[in-house]
Amino acid sequence: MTVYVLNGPNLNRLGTREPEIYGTTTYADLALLCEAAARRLGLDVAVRQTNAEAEMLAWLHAAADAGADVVLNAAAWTHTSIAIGDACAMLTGRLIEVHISNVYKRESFRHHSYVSPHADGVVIGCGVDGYRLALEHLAV
Ligand code: CA2
Repeated sequence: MTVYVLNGPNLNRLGTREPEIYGTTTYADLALLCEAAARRLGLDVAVRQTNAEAEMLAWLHAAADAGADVVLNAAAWTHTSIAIGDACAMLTGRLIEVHISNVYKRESFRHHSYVSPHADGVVIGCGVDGYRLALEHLAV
């Protein structure tokens, strides 16, 4: 079964600015990193990024219908979107929430997550390595 690694708004800009917060890895590198980790772990992954909330909702609905596990970095929608939270509640497989930065060291508006109440696990502040950690967890 495919594990969906879903990334929200602006993450396609990774590695282009704010390296002190997000590091220097580009989104293309991040996708390769996830695919390499998945290959090593014997997982099939679909790594995707969108700046369109409707597209993210459609991917979450498809994951729910398939019973698939999801690694989700919903980026800013994490803190703002009841719709993303509701779609996470529909998931039937496991959900691991990932954030590259430690959101709790940052502005208070980043301290609330609409995703976390529906997540089986949360990886925060481990940089892009958090995606590998999430996939390792799902592989056992
Ligand atoms: O730390 C994370 O992974 C975040 O989900 C990233 C989001 C932010 O809104 C969350 O609070 C925490 C932002 C993604 C934007 O990524 C950028 C990439 C390059 C340059 C600037 C932003």
